[in-house]
Amino acid sequence: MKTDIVRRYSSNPILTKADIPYPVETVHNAAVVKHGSEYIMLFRSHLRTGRSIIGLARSPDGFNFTAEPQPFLTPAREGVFAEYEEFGVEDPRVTLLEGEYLITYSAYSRNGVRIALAKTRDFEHVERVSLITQADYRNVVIFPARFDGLYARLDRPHSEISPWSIWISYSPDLRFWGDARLIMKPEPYHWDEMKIGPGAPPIRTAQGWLSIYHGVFETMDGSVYRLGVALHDLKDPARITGVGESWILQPEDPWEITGYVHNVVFTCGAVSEDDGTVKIYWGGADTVMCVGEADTSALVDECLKHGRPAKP
Ligand code: M1P
Repeated sequence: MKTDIVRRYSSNPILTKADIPYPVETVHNAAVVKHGSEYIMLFRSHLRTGRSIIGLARSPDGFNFTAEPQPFLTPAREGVFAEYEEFGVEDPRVTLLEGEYLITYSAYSRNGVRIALAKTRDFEHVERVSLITQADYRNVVIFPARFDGLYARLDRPHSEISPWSIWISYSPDLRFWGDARLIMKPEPYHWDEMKIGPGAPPIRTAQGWLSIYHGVFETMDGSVYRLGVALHDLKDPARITGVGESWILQPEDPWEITGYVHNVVFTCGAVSEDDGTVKIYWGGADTVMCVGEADTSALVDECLKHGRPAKP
């Protein structure tokens, strides 16, 4: 029997709407980073309007989180951000780079979905920087390093012609992005054949940048969201050295199978630990937050020893 590569925490779910001290209907799709001695979680919550906001929770150990009394980020009320965040803010990702936490999130409005960038040094004060994509994009993760002086990101534009795929682009200043290239496509008749998207910001390993992404398969009962892994070259992140053939996590617990959107595990964050493990955080059924642990070396092996090419 093959053992699960991701070991689910026995007390999942770790954060639900019952834990939030203001009215929300869901707690999901959260970024998690280590900040000093704390783990900081930025989570998405639906309001009863159906629109989303972003809350903050803190933990001493990465498993037990306490939510702050007030939301962290709600739609802007003035300026250019107000126009593009009218329908809500969703799915935050956080990258620590050169002393700043870069927060990317989906900004929804009647003009479509685009990605906004904000930054903070302390999770007390947050500054919106720029809207860094046009419509329609989701799932932007920034690498925690520069390449030849340039910032790099993975993203997922929406296309009517091609299955939704993972792209890379670069920026000298985090505002203006270019040199975009498609680097990873869904694999036909495979667990991720319908569409894929970047999940957690890439993690540096000795063998390459480890990217945990989501892939979707369409069934007669609707879509199933699962997680997989890919490895990018350390110096040239556009070069993918392997994509794990099998998913690493699929909806199995009751709170992953049933909820606001059933059959979904969706990650926006993972924390690399000094002991060679990685904590992977995921939203279950777009409703609750869960965590599990995996050995980093096992995830890398999935890409290099049991891998497939990035583009069929
Ligand atoms: O409901 C599942 C997910 O659907 C969307 O994901 P994708 O980017 O793959 O299309 C997003 O709305 C995401 O928030 C949600 O978890």
